[in-house]
Amino acid sequence: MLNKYLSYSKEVSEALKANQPIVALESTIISHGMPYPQNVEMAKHTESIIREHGAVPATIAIIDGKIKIGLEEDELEMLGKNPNALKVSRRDFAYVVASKQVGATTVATTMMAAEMAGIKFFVTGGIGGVHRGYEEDMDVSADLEELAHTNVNVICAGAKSILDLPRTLEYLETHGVTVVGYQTDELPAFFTRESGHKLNLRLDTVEDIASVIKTKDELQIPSGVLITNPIPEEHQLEKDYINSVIEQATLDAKNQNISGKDVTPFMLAAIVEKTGGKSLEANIELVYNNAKVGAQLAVAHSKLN
Ligand code: PSU
Ligand code: MN
Repeated sequence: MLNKYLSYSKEVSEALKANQPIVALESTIISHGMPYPQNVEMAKHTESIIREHGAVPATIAIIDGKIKIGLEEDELEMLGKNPNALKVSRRDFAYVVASKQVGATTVATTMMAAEMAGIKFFVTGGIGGVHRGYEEDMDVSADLEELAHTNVNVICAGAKSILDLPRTLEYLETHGVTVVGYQTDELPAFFTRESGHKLNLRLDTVEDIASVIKTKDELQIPSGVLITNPIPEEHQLEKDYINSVIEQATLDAKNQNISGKDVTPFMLAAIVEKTGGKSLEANIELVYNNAKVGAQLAVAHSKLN
């Protein structure tokens, strides 16, 4: 039944048959996370980094009633400039497939699709989390819940300080998600390497992370591991500067009554505008860095089996 909804690119279908390491990529970062044409360039180059490091990329989206596992270049391009592409979270998944609309998958739904396809690793920029002002609006990203019960391992650069980082960590702890700091003691804050929030677990090699993942699977613990990988030193933004930009963007969102699924895309676009594109450059560089580590991890994991 499931198979009739899944459609694989040639590259991914061959990789699955040959049991090669595969790394999933999300598409909301393309449609709602970055402007065109940088978004499409970023998506293509991320895929090539994954190939350079010995794995096969599988960008995921919903097109014409199918869950696409691996996109062709024209599909990437279409998604990158289609203003009608929907941001699809878990609650929207079945509807967007059934109505044959164009859907970009978030962290949550990319994890779902990757699991359906048997892919264990997924690279992105940043995950959603507990939003600031949680006490009032209870805005918690569905990404966190997905990490708790879907067995796909996610490589990211932490979470932006548009989120309430300590509460995000508490939430992940409550729901049993292993959060790894890759070569760091602290949760990275996306644009900056440090957040001031200490993590429970630091691992310095992809081999060590792969071994934890293998053991978790053998113990049949069905949740994702979140691997947090700091932005490279030379690309990070100055902490006080970016935090003040984020503060302003948060106020803008509040004043303009932005709510629900529009909050994160609104904030991302506002930050790009206020930084004159500096945040976009940093965002792209951290995705490339995650692609490298994600591919290395998928390769290391494949050698364990
Ligand atoms: N953070 C980013 N860039 C993004 C997103 C988050 O820096 O593109 C996207 C991801 O797809 C993530 C989603 O899964 O936003 C979270 O949205 P929400 O906060 O509405 O759950
Ligand atoms: Mn939300």
